[in-house]
Amino acid sequence: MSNLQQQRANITHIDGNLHQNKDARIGIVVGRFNAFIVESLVDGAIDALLRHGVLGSNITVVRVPGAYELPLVAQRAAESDRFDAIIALGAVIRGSTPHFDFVASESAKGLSGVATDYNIPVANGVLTTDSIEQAIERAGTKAGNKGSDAAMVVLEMLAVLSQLDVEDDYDARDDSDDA
Ligand code: INI
Repeated sequence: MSNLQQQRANITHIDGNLHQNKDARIGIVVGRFNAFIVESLVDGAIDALLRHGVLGSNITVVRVPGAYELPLVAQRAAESDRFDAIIALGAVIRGSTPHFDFVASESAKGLSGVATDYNIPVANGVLTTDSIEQAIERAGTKAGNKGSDAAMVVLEMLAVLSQLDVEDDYDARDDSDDA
């Protein structure tokens, strides 16, 4: 084996496996605005979670008026310590609002802040589209379902983070050996 091949073989890879979700506690926060689209995202997310072993009793769905309210409720949910991960769902459609950019960007910015401030996965499953047709395409028709995509993101992130935690324990053990 060449040195390069040897170095390549020494690399640690951490990928999320999606099979150990029985104990995962998932909060789904939902902006009700454009509810006829958003409820398809909720269905998609719940379906994906249940199919991957998450228990219904470990899933909580919280509904708020619109995408603009999602960061606050996601923050409270994270603060409560009741959830291992949060999925945010909503639909901001350019055609239906003059302040599309404001609502969409405040929602996205706020949600990413919650993930880093509270150290838990937060999936942004808020659709931002130019038209209702595009939103429908991404809510369970020809372009998939952004709700189920967001559910898969949190399951993968939980798996990755738990493996990193195992690596932390391993490093701590190494350090204590050095002492
Ligand atoms: N909220 C949405 O989730 N999607 C939208 O498309 C939307 N439009 O069109 O305005 C929307 N507005 C409401 C906003 O999220 C707040 O609920 C509202 O501004 C009160 O704070």
